[in-house]
Amino acid sequence: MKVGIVGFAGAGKTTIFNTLTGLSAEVGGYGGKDKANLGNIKVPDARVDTLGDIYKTKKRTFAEVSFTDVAGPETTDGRSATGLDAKLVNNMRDVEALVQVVRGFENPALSQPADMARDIAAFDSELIISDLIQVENRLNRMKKEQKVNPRERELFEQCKEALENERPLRELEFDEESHQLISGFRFLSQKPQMILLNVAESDIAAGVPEAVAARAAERGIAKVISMCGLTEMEIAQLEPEEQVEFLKELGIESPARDRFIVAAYDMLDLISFLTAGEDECRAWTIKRGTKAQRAAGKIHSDIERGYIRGEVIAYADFIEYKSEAKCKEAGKLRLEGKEYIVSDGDIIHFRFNV
Ligand SMILES: Nc1nc2c(ncn2[C@@H]2O[C@H](COP(=O)(O)OP(=O)(O)O)[C@@H](O)[C@H]2O)c(=O)[nH]1
Ligand SMILES: [Mg+2]
Repeated sequence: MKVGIVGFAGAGKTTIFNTLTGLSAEVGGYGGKDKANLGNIKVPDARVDTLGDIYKTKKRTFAEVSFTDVAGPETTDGRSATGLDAKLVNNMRDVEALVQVVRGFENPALSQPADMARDIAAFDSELIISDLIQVENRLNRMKKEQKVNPRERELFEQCKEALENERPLRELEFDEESHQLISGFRFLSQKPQMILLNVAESDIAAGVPEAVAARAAERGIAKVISMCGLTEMEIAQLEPEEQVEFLKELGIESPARDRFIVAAYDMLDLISFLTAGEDECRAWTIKRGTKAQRAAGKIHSDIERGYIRGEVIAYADFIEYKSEAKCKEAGKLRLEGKEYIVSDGDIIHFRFNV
């Protein structure tokens, strides 16, 4: 999964990036528009460790989330004064989901006081304008083309109307054909988006203010989480044992990274299936509702192509019986075809033939 950390300059994007990745990229650098920070994290999954213990496997592989910390536009005055720079837009188009870091603390380097609802709306306007320019360009080109797919023209007119009315494309519903027609454009306001409020140290325990949640919901953004980037970054850079102690002291339940991952999986409707054996125990991330054959393709395209069946054991059953053979005896090993919809925690052994 590829996630873009976006938002206005000085909102704390690089600080949050460091918090999530445990890296130490330079913070407070406002000018570095062409430099994006890149980092990966492993998604903690206790099931992989438990399976590894049962199978006595050393090689344990976790799902990964990769982050791009994209430098942001510098206006936070609620108007679109500068627009998004082309390089920045390209970096944003590349990711599967956007996480907008919103400033909730007073930053002495910026003239504007913090106003989270204002910044959420202003950033959305930036995304909308960038998409509108692309839509208009496409419509202009259509005018010059001999043969135009009427469906496509209608679709782009519909997008244009929405964007002109300040509505992000994530609010529109597209059928499969429409989706195909526009997916190549990688519109920014269509990407799944989450909001991460970067709040002042004094507001750590305050949670998400209602007005901010309402403004986000208005914009079709369902997921809003809050954390204090500065504090969490310092904690993330400590040794693991010290981290636990600090979090407890501050009354924070789990590290920012873990809270972030739960929210991101939820936003993108992701689940994990597992593969287990003596050589490797591993978690694989898929979208909820994915069929077995497609899920197999995550591991290798040959397994998808030559799919015969999946031998599936639910994680809870495996933990109860502790071995494949015992599960089989108890009738807990199922044979599933291509169309089977994979569940979270399914332990699957794929049979294939190419
Ligand atoms: N007080 C406070 N300052 C923060 C917080 N997060 C970031 N900062 C400071 O805000 C400035 C900008 O942060 P940075 O991560 O570089 O923002 P970016 O421009 O969005 O990447 C730096 O001086 C940070 O130390 C926070 O949660 N609280
Ligand atoms: Mg930065």
